[in-house]
Amino acid sequence: MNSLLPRLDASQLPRLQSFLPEAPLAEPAIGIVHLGLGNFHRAHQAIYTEEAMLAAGGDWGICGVTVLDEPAMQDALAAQDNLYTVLTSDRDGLQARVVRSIRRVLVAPRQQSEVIAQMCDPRVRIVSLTVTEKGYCYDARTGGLDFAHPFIVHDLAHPDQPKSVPGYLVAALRQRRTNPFTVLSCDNLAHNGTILRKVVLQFATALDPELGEWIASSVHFPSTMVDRIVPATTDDTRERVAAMTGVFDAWPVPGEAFRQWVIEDDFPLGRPAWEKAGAMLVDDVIPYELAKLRMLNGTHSTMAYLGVLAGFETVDAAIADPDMHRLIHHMMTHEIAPTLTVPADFDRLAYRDQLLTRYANPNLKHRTMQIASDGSLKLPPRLLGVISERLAAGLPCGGAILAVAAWMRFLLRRTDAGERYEIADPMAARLTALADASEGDNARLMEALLGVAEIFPAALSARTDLRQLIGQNLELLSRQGAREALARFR
Ligand code: CS2
Repeated sequence: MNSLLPRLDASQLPRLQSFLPEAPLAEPAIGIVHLGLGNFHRAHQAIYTEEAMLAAGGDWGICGVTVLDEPAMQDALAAQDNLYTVLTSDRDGLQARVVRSIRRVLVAPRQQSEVIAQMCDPRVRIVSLTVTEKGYCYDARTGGLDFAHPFIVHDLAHPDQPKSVPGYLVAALRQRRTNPFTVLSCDNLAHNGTILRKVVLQFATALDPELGEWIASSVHFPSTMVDRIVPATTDDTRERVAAMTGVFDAWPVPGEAFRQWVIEDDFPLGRPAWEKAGAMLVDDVIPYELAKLRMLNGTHSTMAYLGVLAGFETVDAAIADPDMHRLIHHMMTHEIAPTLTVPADFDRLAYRDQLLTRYANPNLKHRTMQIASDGSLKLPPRLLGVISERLAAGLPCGGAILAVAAWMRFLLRRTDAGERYEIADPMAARLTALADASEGDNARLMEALLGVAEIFPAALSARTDLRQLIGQNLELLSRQGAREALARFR
């Protein structure tokens, strides 16, 4: 079917009017460089920015940068004049929309000097990021930059040929001493702006203390909370988009209809009128960040580890299981929500109910294995904070602890039905070696993993109540399997 259809590009726009919002977009100059051009950015900030430009104008075209050495996105978008389709869904059905805010695409490892030059263009007022937790080169043990990270070691020796994200930001900022851009982290980290500021300052100071001081006093790093469930693209996404629009898009983005963006309003050089696209501009995003990380991402990771073991391949399949639903509902209501301090108009239980509905979306097919990636970096902000706070207050949090035990078992790389799989995690080699060395002994498995100081703070891993519960859960998971552990959860 697809080979008979025309390829999406600018010449097709006249026939795609029903998939475009309102009037044609003027050709905006590039005002934003975005590091981490993946599906999430394309279905989230790129749409908010397009709507802001449609509502209020401004030169806020986006230059999307692929940070990894993966040119496939650039190739696909180059053949489409950087146009692409976002296919959103909720229980009522599907909607397609062509997005036009991305104006240029670069692949950092191949076009390093172009990336830095683009960041130094004085018309660029914001550099935003979705580089995932691992892009920050953050070391949880020190609460700052991981100076032993191979990219950081490299970049401190060759600051003009960076490989790391802090390295790129500093390479551009040191050339741009007047009117520096605002740096906007859009990753799922608590205090994402503060963490990014810290790693950038430490990197810059190690190069040149005076540069570090200048960045500290001149560059702004607002925090944000971003939310939209955006799975990976599949052939099914391509086929549905083609059937709806009549043109072939090689890399459309699937996502849910829901979207949310809460932004700390701290942009000295200005910003797109994102509020016109529904974003909330606030003085303090931390309460929103924590609520989203713990309620959404914490339960996502819970469904991911238990789901992989139990054989639930997607989130909608996992949440359709009554025992899983009961666990997730219980965690949000009794374990997570009580740890949150939220603004008066934020109804935590309504938020919970909305999340349960979003998880049940049958069109997304969001794979539990995808969410299960990078657990070493996801566990601390999503689940361990809740566990630490609850246990320290003498309060139960058995669901979150079951999730941690499931992650430990997940590292053994075999589902309860005996199927083998590999894991994706920057610490995969070390974690799987520790898991394998336990040779089926749950106590050894737990000891070895609780000893990984990059993940578990010493004060937490030393707790006997935590050890006891993880131990019991590991026994249950290994003897009876994840479905039985879910059924028995009280
Ligand atoms: C997910 C997130 O893959 C994951 O780890 O938990 O990508 C999640 O879908 C988004 O944060 C939703 O906004």
